Amino acid sequence: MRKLVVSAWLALSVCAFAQGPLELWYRQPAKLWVEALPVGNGHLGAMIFGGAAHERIQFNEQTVWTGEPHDYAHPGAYRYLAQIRQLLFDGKQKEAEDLATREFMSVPIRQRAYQAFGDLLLDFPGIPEDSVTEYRRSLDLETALAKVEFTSHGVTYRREIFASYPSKLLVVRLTASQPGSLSFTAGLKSAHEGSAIQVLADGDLTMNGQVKGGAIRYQARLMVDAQGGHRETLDGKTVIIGADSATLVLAGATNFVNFRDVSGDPAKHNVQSMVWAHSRSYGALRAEHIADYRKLFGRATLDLGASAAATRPTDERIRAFAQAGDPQLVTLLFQYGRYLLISSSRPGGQPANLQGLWNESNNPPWDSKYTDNINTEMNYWPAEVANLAECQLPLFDAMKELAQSGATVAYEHYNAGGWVVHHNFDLWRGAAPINASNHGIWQTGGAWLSTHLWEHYLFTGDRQFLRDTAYPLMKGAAQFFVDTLVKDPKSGRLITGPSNSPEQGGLVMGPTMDREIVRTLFGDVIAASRILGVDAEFREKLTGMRQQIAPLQIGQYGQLQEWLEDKDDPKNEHRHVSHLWAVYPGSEVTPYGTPELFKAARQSLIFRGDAATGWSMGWKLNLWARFLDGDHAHKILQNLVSPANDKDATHPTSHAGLYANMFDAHPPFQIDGNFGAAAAIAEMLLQSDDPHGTELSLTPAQTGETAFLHLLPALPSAFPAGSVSGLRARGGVEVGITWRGGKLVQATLKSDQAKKVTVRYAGKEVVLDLAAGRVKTVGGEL
Ligand code: FUC
Repeated sequence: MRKLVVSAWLALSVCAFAQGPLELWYRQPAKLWVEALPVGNGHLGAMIFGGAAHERIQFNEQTVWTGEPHDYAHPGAYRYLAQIRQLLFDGKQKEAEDLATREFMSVPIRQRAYQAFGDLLLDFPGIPEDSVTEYRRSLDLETALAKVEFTSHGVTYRREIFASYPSKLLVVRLTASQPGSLSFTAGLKSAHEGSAIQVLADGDLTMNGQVKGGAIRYQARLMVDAQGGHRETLDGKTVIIGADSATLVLAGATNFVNFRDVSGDPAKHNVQSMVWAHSRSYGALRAEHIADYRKLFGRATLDLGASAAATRPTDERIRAFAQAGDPQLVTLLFQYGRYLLISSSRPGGQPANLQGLWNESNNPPWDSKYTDNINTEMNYWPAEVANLAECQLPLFDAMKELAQSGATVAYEHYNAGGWVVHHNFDLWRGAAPINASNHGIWQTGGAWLSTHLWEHYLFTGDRQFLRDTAYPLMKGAAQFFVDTLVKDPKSGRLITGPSNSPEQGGLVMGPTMDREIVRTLFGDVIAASRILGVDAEFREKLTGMRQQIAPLQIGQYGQLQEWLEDKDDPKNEHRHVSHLWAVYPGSEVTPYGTPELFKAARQSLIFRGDAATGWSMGWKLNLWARFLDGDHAHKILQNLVSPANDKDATHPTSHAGLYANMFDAHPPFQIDGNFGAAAAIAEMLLQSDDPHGTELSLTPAQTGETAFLHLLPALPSAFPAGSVSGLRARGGVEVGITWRGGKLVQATLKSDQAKKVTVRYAGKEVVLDLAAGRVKTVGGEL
C-alpha cells in the first residue's frame, strides 16, 4: 500500500516536473521596461515593475494615438502611374522613384504614432527597500495573474495584478499578513503634457487630457477601495494608512469610436466601468477574469520535455539556454506567445500593433503602428494553429475600415476599383504609400491581409464568416489587381507595379512576392466564390488572369528569384525573405508538389544565413519547419532564445533575442518575433497545408473540403519526447500528438464535421474518415 502511494506520488511529481510551471519569475524588481511584466485585456495594457517601496504600473490604452481622422490618399496620383511604370520598364529606376516621391506618395508622407498613456504609481513609505527579503515577482500564464511578494519587518506583502477582458479593467489587489500594516499612496502620472489630475467627490482620481496637436482626448480613472485603516487625499493622490488590504481598479478610455469618428465620451465609458467594478467583489472580478482567460488559454497544451532549469528564474534561464538545454523554456515561449495574443488582441479592440499594446514612449520605434509587409501578419501567425481564432477578429475589423480608406487610394493612385493597402497603416487607416517611394510603394498589403480571411475560414469552417465578412473583403482586394495588373513587355505575363520586394532593391515592376500573394489571393477568391455559389463570371476572369501571372523562376545560383530578373546576390543577408512567402506563410512551393522550386527556395534561405533580427528569425524558423528540417529550425531558435540588449551606453552593440521579460528584440522590442516563434513551434509539430500543392493547384485540402495533416514534420532532435494537444489544422480538425524517442506514439483527431483526412507521418500517408465530433486515434498504422 505504502509503496503504491509513493510510486503514485513519484509519478505525479515527475509529471509536474515534466510540464514545469507556466510562469515567468524573478528575484528582483524590474529596472528596465523590458524587464517589467505585461498584462493586457485587448484594450488596456500594463507593465508591472514590482518595486517593493515604489511600484510603477505603466499603462496603455490601444486608441491613444497622435493624429486625427484623415484621408491620406494623394488626389490625382494616378495621372503619373503610367509614366512611373514606363520609367521602370526602361530601366530608369532613380527617375521613377523621384517622380513617385513628388507625385505618388501619401499626404502627409508619414502616418501617426501610438502613444504612452500614463503610470499608476504606488509608494509604500513604511517599506524601505533594504528591509525587503524573500522577494519574488511572477507572471502565471495559466491564470494571467501577475504577482509581487516579499517580506519586510516580519510582514509578508502580496500584490496581485490582472487586466480583465470581461470588465475592461486593470485590477490591483494589495494584501499584508498582519492586519493594519498596509499604508501607501496611489497616484496617476500622465505621459502627456497638460493632463489634469482631479479627485472626484467619490474619492476616485481622474486624469484627463488630449494628445498634443491631435484629436484624441482621454481619461484614466482610478478607484481605491481599502479595507480597514483610513484614507486621505493629498496633492491629487489617495493616501491609505493602516489598512488590512486594498483593491485598486483602473479604467481608461478615449473619444475614439472608429477611424472617422472621435465623438466618444471617455468619462462616460469610465463611469460605466466603475459601475461594473462596484457591483463585484475582488474575488468575483478575479474569478470572472480567470474563467474568461482560461476559456482561450486552456485550449492548447504543450510538453516538450523536462528541464532541470525549470525551477530557476526566467532571466537566468534565458542566459543559460544555449548551454542548459531547456526544452521547457521553449514550451514557455510558445505559451507566452499565446498569452500575449490573448492579452493584446480581443474582439472589439484594435489589432496588435508592433508592440502588441505595450508601449512606454511617445516616439516609439516605427511609431508602433501596423507594418503589413510582414509584421502585422506575423502577429497573427499563431492565431489559428494555436487555437485562438477569435483573437484575429480585431484585424478583420480593421480590414473593414482599410477596405474603405484603401478604396480611395485605389481610385486616386491607380484609377482602380477594389481596395489597396501599402506597407503600413495606423489608427486612422492610412493606406497610401508612406515614408519613401523606394519601399513605401508596395501594393500587396491588403492582399496579404486578405489571405488571413480565407485561412480563418479554412481553420474554422465558418461559412457565415466566409459569406458575410471574408468574401466581400477578399473580392475587393482581388478587384484591385484585376484592374491594375499589367503585361511585362519582355515575357508578356501579368505583373504588379510599381512595387518593391520589401524593403530592398528599390522600386521595381513585378517583384516575386507580389506575384505569389496575388496568385494565392486569386486562388482563395476562386475557391470562396465556388463554395458560396456566387460570381461565376468574376471567378472565370480570375482563373484566366491567375494563369497569366508571371511564374516563379529559378536563377543562376540555383536560388528562387526574388525579382523578375535574375539579379539576386548570393551574399545578400537582408532580414526580409519576401520571395519565400510561397513556402511560408503561403503554400505554392511545397516539398512534393514543386520539388525543384522547393529546393531553390531552400537555397535562397541558405544564402540569407541564420543570423537575423527578431521577426526575421521568427520567419526563418517557420521556413525551416516548412523545409522539414527541425534541427535547423532549432538552431535558429537557439539564436532567438538568447539575451537581448539594445544599443545604448551600457551595451555598445545591440543583440536580437529575448529581453528578461521574454519580449522579443528586433532590437528594440517588437512583438512580432514572439508571435513568429510561437507559430513556428506549432509548425514543427503539425503542418496542415497540402505538401503536394503547386502554384496553380486548388486541391480539396486547399479548399477545406478535406484536410491534410503532416504529423511531426520538423521535430528537432532536442525534443525527443513530448506531447501537444489542441492544435488546429486547416479543414477544421483539432489535433493532439504524443511522441517518444523522436517517433510518433499516437495522434488524436477531432473534427466538427464529417471529414476525409489524409495523415502523413515519416513518409507514409493514410486516408481516414472522421465522423463529426468523434475523436479518432492514429498511431500504429503509420
Ligand atoms: C519593417 C522592417 C523593419 C521593422 C519595421 C517595423 O520595415 O523591415 O525591420 O520591423 O518593419
